Amino acid sequence: MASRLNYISQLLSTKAMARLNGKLLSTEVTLVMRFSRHFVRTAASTWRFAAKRCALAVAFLIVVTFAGRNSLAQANYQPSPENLKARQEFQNAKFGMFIHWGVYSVLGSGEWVFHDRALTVDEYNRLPLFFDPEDFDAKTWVALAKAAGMKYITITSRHHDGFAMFDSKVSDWNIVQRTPYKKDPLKILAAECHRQGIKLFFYYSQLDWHNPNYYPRGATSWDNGRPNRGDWNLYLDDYMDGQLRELLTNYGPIGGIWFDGMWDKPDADWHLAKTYALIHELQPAALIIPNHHQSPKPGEDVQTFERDLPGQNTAGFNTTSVSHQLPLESCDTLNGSWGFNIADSKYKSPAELERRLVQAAGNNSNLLLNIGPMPNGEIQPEFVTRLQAVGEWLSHYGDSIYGTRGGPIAPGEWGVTTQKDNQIYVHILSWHAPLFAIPPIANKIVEAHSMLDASPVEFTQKSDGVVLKVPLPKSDEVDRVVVLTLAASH
Ligand code: FHN
Repeated sequence: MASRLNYISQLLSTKAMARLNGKLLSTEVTLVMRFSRHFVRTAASTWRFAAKRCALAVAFLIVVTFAGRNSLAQANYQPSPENLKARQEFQNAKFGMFIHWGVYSVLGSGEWVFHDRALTVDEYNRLPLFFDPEDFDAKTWVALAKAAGMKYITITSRHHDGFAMFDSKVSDWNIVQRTPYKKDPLKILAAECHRQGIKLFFYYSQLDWHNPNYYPRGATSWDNGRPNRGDWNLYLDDYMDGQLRELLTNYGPIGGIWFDGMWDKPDADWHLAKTYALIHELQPAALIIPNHHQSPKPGEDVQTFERDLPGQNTAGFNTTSVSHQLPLESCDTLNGSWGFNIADSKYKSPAELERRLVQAAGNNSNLLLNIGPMPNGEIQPEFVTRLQAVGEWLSHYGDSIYGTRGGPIAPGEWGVTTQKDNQIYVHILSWHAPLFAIPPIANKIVEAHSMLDASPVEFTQKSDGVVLKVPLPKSDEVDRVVVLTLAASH
C-alpha cells in the first residue's frame, strides 16, 4: 500500500491534486461535519482534515481502479489454436539466440550506458549520428544461429533508451531517420529468418528513458532533461501500441513480443488488456513473453526467467512460482553483458554453455542465450567460436534436447533428465562413481545405451529404483547421456 500511495502522489502533480481536492471538498466537509464534529474544533482544521480525507479518497479510488485493471490483464483470454500450436513449437525449439543491439553499442559499455553515465537526452541524442553498421550481414547472423543449433532469434527492437531499431512512423527517434545507416535492419533480418527457417521474436522495452510521456517516471529515472510532466495514456496507447502495431504488421509472421521493463513501475496501469489483445488480434500465433519478474498474468503465453533456471533465484529477479501451464524460458549472457561491452571478457566456455542448455531442458525450459553485436554490425569472434562449438556438440546430442520436455526425475547436482515419447535421456553432469541410482520409473525399461557411442549400458530395475552401470567420463565429456527406452504403456 505504501508503495502504491507513493506512486499515486507521483502520479498526481500538485496542480492536479489541488483541482481534484477542490471538486470533492464540499461533500467531504459535509461528511466530516456530520460524523466527526467533536474531533474538529476549528474551521481551519476542518479544511485541513477534509483535504487529507479527500486526498486519501482520491488515492484509494485510483489504487482500486489501477490495481484492478493491471491485475486483470487480458481477462478471459483463451489462446487460439494457432497460439497453442506455437507454444508447442516454442517448447520443442529449446535453444534461441538473444541479441541486444542498439545505438548504445557505439560506446561499448553495455545497453544501460545512458542511465549509468547519467547522460542527458540532448547528449544521448548525439549517439545515433555515430551508428553506421556497414558490416551488418543478416545472412551471417542467421547462419551463425543455425550453426549454434539455435532455432529462434529474439532481437531488441528497442531497449530502455526507447530508440527504435526499425522504421517507425510513430516517432523519428529511430534508426532510419537518425543514423547515417538509414536502413531498417529488422526488415532485412526478418526476411533472412524467413528464408532460413528461423523464427524471429521482437524484444520491446516498455520502459523508456527518452520519451517525455513516460511519466510519471519509474524507479530507474534520473534527471536527464525531460520536462516534469507527460501523458502516460498517450505513451501507452499511441506511442507504444502504435509501434507494436508496426512490428506486427510490417515484418511478416513473427514469433512473438518479448516485453521488458514493467518492473520499473510495477504498480502502474500498463493497459495490458488492450496491448495484449492488440497483439493476439494482429497475429494470433505470436507469443507474449513478459520479463516483468512477476507471476504470469492472463494473456501471457510464456513465463521467462532472467539469468536463472525456473525456480532458482540467484540473480534476485525471480521471486515467483513456476507455471505448470505455460512454456518456460531462461535467458542468460554469453559473457557478462547484454549489449556490446568492450571490457567484458568473462566468456562462458562451450562446456558451461552446454551444461546450461542441458539444465534448462531438464527443467522443462528453453535457453535464450545472448550476444551483443558490435556497432559495425559484426559479431565478435569470441562469441562466434563458442557458439559454433555448442552447435557441434548439439549435432551429436541434439536428440536428447530438441522436442523434449523435463523428464520424470527431479533435477539435482548430478544432472537432469529429459523425455521424448518412450525415451528418457539421463544427463549425468556430475557423478564420479561407476554405479548411478535413480528413483523408480513406472514403465519397464527395455533397453539402455550410451548416447556417445551407442554402447549398451547395464541396468537393474526394481520397484525401489533403477541402477545404471555408467562408464567413467572421458576427460572432455561434458554430459554423459544414457538413453532409456521404455516399453509402451497399455
Ligand atoms: O534491463 C534489462 C537488461 O538490460 C536486459 O535487457 C535484460 C534481459 O533480460 N532485462 C532487463 C533487466 O530485467
